[in-house]
Amino acid sequence: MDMAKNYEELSVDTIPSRLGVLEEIVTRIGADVENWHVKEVGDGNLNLVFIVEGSGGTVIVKQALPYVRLVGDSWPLPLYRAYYEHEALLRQEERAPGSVPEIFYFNREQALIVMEFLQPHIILRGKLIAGQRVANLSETMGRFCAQTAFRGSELSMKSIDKKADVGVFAGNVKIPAITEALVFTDPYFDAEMNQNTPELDGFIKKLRDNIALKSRVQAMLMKFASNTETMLHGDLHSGSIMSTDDDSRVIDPEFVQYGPMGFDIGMLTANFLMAYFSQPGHRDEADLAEYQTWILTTITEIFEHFNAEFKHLWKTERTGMLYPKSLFEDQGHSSEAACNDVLDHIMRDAVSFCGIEMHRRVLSLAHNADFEMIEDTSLRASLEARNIAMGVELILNFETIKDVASLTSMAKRFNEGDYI
Ligand code: SR1
Ligand code: MG
Repeated sequence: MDMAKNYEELSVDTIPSRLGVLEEIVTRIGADVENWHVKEVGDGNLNLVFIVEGSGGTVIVKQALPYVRLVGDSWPLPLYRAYYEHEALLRQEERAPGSVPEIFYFNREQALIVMEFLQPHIILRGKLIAGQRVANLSETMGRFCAQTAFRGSELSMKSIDKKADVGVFAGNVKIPAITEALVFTDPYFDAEMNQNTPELDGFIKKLRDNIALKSRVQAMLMKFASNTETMLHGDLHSGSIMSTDDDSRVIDPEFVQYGPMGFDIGMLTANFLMAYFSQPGHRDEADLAEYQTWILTTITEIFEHFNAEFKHLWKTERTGMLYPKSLFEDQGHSSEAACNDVLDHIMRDAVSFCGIEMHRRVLSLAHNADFEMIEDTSLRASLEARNIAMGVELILNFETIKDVASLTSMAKRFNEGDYI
């Protein structure tokens, strides 16, 4: 049910009077409401985001809009997504402590979350475009993906709790539909809202004629839509991470749903690969190779941290109904091979989801700035083509990528290629 009846959109002018009466907020930023400074900073596709600064502190105010901001009110979108985002943030904090902003206040009717102002964090995508390195990024993200994947699954949770939670998030119906269309379907035909760099037209036509590719992507959509292995962030790209030089936090889980364990880490990897392929559009030869190497090292280390953390949780927190100790250790049988099988399965799915995300960000709606900021469209198209070509290989030949080393060497190979 959507709680839109008394919903009122916030604005820079109305925030002091509307939020200044709330104890939870006043204690965070000060009661001298007339001195509050409010700025709208939302640059995402969906929501309003304000920084509200007072004499006693600063908070972020995020409010869902009843339509897709990127497109306008011709595309309505339920406000209830803020409820699911809030629920997801609570679980992520529990499962991966310290990884998300602290929440100070939530109002379901107003689709409003007031949370910690992360400072001096900025959106990771901006840092990747600017060629900045972030220390500890791979550890934070590898552990976040492993902890949320493991602790949100029936490897760890009691089956009744996990199944009830699947029921809770099943109410977020319209949000997965966006991913189902924009990520898995629209890129592979001439859908109405699609956009692409014009120089790619011929290349894209051939891609859309690839029946094996479409079929394989639809198989992954079936998995995404039907498989409830764990609670996903659901939209884990470099715009959903805020970083300083050495600290990173995950934001924006409004696309939360239960789904396959390889989805989040696959999407994340795709966004690092797009950062990698787009680098020639952002820097000179002098820094290029070194920075691209740093991105690939980051991908490698994310998987290393993911695997290490997952194995650690397997040993120490395997309390769910899946692969129970009663069946392995209690019988004097090792479960190590079983754990490696699960990790292989996650890797295979991650590789396919990665290829699909690499496609949708250049073929469908909602492109990313990594490529979009490259003004020379012929250069942009040649870099996007490398990204698309590698995506095809990942989707069709996912079984040949057994480890992250194969993934990064494949990226180096496609980075040398000329595909248009
Ligand atoms: C219409 S929403 C487009 C995209 O923005 C969000 O950040 C998700 O990535 C979604 O696919
Ligand atoms: Mg988002």
